[in-house]
Amino acid sequence: MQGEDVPWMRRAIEEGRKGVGRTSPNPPVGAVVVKDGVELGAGWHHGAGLPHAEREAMAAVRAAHGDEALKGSTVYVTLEPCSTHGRTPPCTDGLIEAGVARVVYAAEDPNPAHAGRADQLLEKSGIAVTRGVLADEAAELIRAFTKVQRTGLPWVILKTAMSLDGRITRPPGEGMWLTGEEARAEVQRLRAEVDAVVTSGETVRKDRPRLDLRDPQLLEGRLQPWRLVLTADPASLPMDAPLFTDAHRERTLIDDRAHPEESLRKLAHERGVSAVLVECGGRLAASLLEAGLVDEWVAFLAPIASGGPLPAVAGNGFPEGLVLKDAAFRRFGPDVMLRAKVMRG
Ligand code: AOF
Ligand code: ZN
Repeated sequence: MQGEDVPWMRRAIEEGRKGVGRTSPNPPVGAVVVKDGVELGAGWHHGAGLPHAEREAMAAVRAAHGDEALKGSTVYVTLEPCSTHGRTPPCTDGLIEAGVARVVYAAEDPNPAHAGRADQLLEKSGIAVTRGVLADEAAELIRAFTKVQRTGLPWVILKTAMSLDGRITRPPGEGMWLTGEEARAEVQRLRAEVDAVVTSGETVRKDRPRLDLRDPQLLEGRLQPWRLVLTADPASLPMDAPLFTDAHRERTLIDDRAHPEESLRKLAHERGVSAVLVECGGRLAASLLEAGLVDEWVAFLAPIASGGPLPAVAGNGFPEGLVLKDAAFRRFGPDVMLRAKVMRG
């Protein structure tokens, strides 16, 4: 590893982040091409079926500096370059044809079709390979992709918004929003990180939520997230609610509340979903936690004493044995957000 590898890989990860929420079923990936300590070009994977990050970065270099510039360069990429034909040709071939001198990558590809093959293919062609630079940060970037590859289930983020007494309603007569505008803008950004929003029939009946992206900037280059309603009683859903009548109603799905794991597995398998955001009431939240299906918890805490009857996590609350990891806190106006990974202790 060379001294300057870490800052260049950080730059590649920054590129890769632009793809979060847009690339499924592929992972978000970023790449930077460097020669003589200068960045010649950068790129990121924009979506399944489109060129991979390495090819985007090399295309940027060709457009700005011509083919020759790639010869002898170093390519930093956040994921091990792919080595077999998928929707696109293998990146190992592209790197070899371009005549790059060195490839530095961060995370191994959890996709068994590619894992562990790139080093040998590149080295055989005289390209030096360094792996594992900022591997943990790069693994974090592709955590949803990795979960689907390993388990067939999407990465599940549970969002709750609650009063200081852990309730999900305001005092009677005070309107429906617990959290302020700033926190709700963050929820829009959370929806932009995922491929689907999951809710319950109860929430659809009570709140008639839209569960979509409203900011054209967040929507640019991607589709509205799928919306999945989990319910035991489809006949009781209000079919005049926004989920079933708005412009993207064809992206609303209904599934059986009794088998949430199967519903999530189907979302990944049939719709190519890697990450979901769950926005629901306390009962579905409790059953997903109980079933061990939640990977990350985002809790907004509003400075309100609700006194209402509905808790954010119903039943027995958080099941015993869950541990929170990597907790981060942020303020949004008057509200506080806690975001943490949920682990089995
Ligand atoms: C890379 N760079 O930017 C991405 C990679 O069907 P394809 O051809 O798009 O291949 C998808 C697989 O390629 C995906 O499952 C993952 O293993 C890898 N993604 N690889 O070298 C990239 N997005
Ligand atoms: Zn590739």
